[in-house]
Amino acid sequence: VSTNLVSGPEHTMSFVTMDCLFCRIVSGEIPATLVRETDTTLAFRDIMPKAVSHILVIPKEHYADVATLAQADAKLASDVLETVAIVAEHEGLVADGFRVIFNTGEYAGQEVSHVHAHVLGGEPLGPMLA
Ligand code: D5M
Repeated sequence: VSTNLVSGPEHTMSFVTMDCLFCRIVSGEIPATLVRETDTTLAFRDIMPKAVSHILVIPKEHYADVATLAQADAKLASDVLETVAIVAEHEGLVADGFRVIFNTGEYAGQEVSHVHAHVLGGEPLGPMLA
């Protein structure tokens, strides 16, 4: 995997893999509708929303999935969850409830190999998957 060192006003010195779609969103190469940005995380709207509110929360640094991230960098995993909580609050999802999904690997149908939390809410969700 190729890695590039990206620096800029919004993205200070983070390692990204340029063949990864979400790394390209982190670098600004591919546009996204940003909801929140912290030093270590990014939240943006899912391009194919499966609920009234459907936001993806990612670490800026590339990890393939939540299991890899949690074992490699517990603090960064915690940063992702903190951004999930703040986004859910800002979207007004907390009172009625919301769902957080980390699809992990083939059986879960993970399509993008850069760990992302799906944050879904704004309506009754039923048994659907992200
Ligand atoms: O989910 C991957 C999710 O990523 C899926 O819900 C669509 C979304 N997606 C794909 N491309 C984009 C862009 N360019 N912007 C925003 N959202 C995107 P998974 O859990 O891997 O199946």
